[in-house]
Amino acid sequence: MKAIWKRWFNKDASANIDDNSKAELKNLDIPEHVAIIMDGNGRWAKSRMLPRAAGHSEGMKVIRRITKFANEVGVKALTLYAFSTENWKRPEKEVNYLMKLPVEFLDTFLPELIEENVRVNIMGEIDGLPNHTRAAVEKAMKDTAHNDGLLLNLAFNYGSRAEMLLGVKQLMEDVKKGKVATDDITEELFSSYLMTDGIRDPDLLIRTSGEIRLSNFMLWQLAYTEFWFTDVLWPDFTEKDFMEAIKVYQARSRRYGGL
Ligand code: V0D
Repeated sequence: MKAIWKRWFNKDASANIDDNSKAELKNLDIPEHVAIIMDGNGRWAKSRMLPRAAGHSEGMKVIRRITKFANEVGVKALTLYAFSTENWKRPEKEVNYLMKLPVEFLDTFLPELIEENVRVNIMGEIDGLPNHTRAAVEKAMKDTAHNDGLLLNLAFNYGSRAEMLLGVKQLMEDVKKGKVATDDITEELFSSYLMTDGIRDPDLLIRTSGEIRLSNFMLWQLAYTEFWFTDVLWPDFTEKDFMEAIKVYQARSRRYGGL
């Protein structure tokens, strides 16, 4: 069997990773916060001669499954990077289409996320978004605000440098108002002006699809994070791949944990 078909074929089997290996994982050092750059949807679709939309819709199902799995093994926060300010430079038709994805995702999966006690947060500049898109993401945050299971932190219209500049401007306003003195500006205080205020820094970063770069993602927050890269395209990413990443993380933290 060709590798890609084999992976496709095995997909459902890996959905039912047995409870033993889940339990085994749980007893070990589970990263509290995992961040993922979900890359490769377009390439996945192209290689199958499918429209890009097929890659996106498959990618959403993977978000759904990985969220469920992360919640089950005890991850506390899952940050997913699906869009950045750079993506605005794409053709208008593509941008309009991308704006519909959060709405489609939440229409399809929000009831299940609520069922599973997941809290949804959107990290990014949602002010400039089309009204229906903004309404959908605001509703998701409001409807899950009281859930205390996994925090699903979705980066949307997010860029790390823009986030830091926004934070610096807000901080300067507070200095001007006399609320903050220059000497008070510590790493901890600066962190509280970022969009991740209240969320601990990621312990593990995963990027799919073989690219080895950060692409303006959480530059401040990833200072001490373990990185794990895979050639697997996001629509092909399974619970097994996620577990593999966690095991590598565990092996590394065992090796350096003595410090
Ligand atoms: C494409 C993941 C969910 C890979 C599959 C417009 C990238 C589908 C969201 C989403 C995208 C974002 C915010 C939110 C709820 C859902 C999403 C984008 C792309 C960027 F509140 N999937 N998804 N956003 N893709």
